Amino acid sequence: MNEEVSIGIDIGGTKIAAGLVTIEGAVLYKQVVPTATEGKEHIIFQLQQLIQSLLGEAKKIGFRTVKGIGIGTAGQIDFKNGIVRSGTSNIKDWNDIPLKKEIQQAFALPVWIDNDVNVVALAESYLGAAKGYDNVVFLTLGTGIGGAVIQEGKLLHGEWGGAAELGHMSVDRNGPACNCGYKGCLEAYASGTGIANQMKQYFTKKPELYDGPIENITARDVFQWANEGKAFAKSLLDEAIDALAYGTVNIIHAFNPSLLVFGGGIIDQHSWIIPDIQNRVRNLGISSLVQSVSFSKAYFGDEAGVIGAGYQSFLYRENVQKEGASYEG
Ligand code: BMX
Ligand code: ZN
Repeated sequence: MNEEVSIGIDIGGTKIAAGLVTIEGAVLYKQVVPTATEGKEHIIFQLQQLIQSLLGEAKKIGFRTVKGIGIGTAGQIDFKNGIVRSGTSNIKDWNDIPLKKEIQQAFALPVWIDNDVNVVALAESYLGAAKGYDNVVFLTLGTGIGGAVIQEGKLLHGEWGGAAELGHMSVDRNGPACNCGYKGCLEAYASGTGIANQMKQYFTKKPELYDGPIENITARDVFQWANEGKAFAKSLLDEAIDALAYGTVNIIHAFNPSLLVFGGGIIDQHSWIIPDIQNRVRNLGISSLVQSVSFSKAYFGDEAGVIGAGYQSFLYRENVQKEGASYEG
């Protein structure tokens, strides 16, 4: 066997997944570790270990060429220069890291780095739910809420790569404080951390309703309680989905997409959220815009990040050869 393979790494607020990805989008081998909570040096060390181990695995299963290393990470990523410029507190200390340079120097392979949901958009556009669509918006509901925009067939990066932080679109300027420093962000209402925080605050105000340790409450608990018919959890999720509906209308007004793709851990487990948002959106906003949008679940589920990250090596290979300068390895 002498096919090409790429290393794809997806760095999220809770876990880092790394795999060997083919040009068809198959993940041949994957490793997952919890994202280090001690700071950037620890995460970089985790990345080096994962890459080392994947290179060994690629050799073992007979792949002659490892084309490159593609990274998709939560945070505001300088796509042109391969730098993590900043991140919310979902990942401790995740700022000012010349990640591309560090990894390239360590492994002498081409390295690509982009926001985690931007690379989900690549996977889904080239190989998955958004294939054939030119104007698409992606939202992932996980530890945080991430966004990506494909506009007229191109991934929207903005000036340096920080565009489409759609989780930090405010739907209420008097709303709950967000990890990013802003107020009323979608992420503060409807991400895993947002849902858990809302629930914690509720019980802190009404301690008679909960006798367990409030600090240990997770979004999973809230979904479970709602499932059991507990009114406080049902109304909290109703708020979250309403916030998502308003946010979605804002997105539709801004980008006029023909397709919205929802992914991330929360959607994987509770895909009923998608038609629920869709039904609410139908009755909101500018009708010509909202009526013409389709809603879909991400095709690749929780592997979309690894596949999209790895896919960068195949997608940008031409540019590396043409421009030369973007690969200094
Ligand atoms: C946060 C933000 C985004 C990211 C999104 C989804 C940071 C560290 N993260 O809004 O850049 O795309 O979360 O990330 O700034 P995840 O952790 O849920 O995968
Ligand atoms: Zn925010």
